[in-house]
Amino acid sequence: MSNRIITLDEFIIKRQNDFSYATGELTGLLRDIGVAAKIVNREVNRAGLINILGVHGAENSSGETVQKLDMYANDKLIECLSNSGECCGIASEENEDFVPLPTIESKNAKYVVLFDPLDGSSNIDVNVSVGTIFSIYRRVSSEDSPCTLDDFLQKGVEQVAAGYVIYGTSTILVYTTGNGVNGFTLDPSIGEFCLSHRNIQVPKTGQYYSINQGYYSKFDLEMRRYVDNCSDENLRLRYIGTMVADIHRILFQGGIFLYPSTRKYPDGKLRLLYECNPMSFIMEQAGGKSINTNLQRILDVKPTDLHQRASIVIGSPQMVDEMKSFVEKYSATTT
Ligand code: AHM
Ligand code: MG
Repeated sequence: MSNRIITLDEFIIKRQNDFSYATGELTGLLRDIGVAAKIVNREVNRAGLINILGVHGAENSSGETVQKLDMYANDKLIECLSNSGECCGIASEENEDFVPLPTIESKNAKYVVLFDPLDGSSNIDVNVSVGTIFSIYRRVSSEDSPCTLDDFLQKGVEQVAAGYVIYGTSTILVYTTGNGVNGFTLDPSIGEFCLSHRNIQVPKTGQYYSINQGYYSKFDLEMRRYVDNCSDENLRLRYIGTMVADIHRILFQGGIFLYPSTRKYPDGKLRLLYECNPMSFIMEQAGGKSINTNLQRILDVKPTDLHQRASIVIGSPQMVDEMKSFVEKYSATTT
């Protein structure tokens, strides 16, 4: 096997023919996202220093206002996605409404991009991994008019690409266009994402479960029994509090991640469009499964609202199946 470095840009171009619509437009979009990821990575790495120079919202020593990092990431993504003219609009966890992007003359922008610019933002100030999640759809509205809400409210199965970036001990970008999942590690010395994890497959089962067990008493009865069962089976609990990081571990080492309904969040806390759908697409493409606590496949849920929340159970296929059987069996015995 050759040790030749394959950069993200090179890989995207080589794989262009894998896309259902091999016109190079999606290629341009993925590259825009790669550029945004590098810029956000630089700022995330400097976050500690920025805190020394001035708190968010305050002025730094040069008299410039220090922007909150999640807003910074949001702005950079929008800016970079406006570059290639392939994206007609974005929706972000940080924006109340979707944002139509200006068109570039002679280009018909066919895609919309949805993202969570900085997932796990409560972890930034303590130097713990955060991430960026993105999801790409082909618009359903006419190409010669501005994008509409319907372009964004598509089922997860309609995604043409999805990915995430984890800003961890190293920075890794993982994405799928529906033909498997590949991972690229940022080499800071050359400023390029380089192919490091080819055709990622989630282990069929694993030793880890990941859930905010602090909410145990706020879970439904069957979820409490399921969590008891994980403990009885001596599974190891890991919970970072950044969805990207928790699922990244599971993707490579196997396990199950759950964010169920709680009393505070009766429909779950995580966002269907910005978090659950893209991570579910990636997990399924890696051979895993993803359902909600009503045991419905996440990617089949028809969204009705941009900021809709969803409960989620995602990870190794056997573990998701076991969780499903457990809940079905438990519900049957208690009714
Ligand atoms: P954020 O996008 O505002 O950072 O919130 C989402 C995060 C997820 O990354 C993580 O899984 C979850 O919130 C943690 O929530 P909790 O602290 O309730 O366990
Ligand atoms: Mg998030």
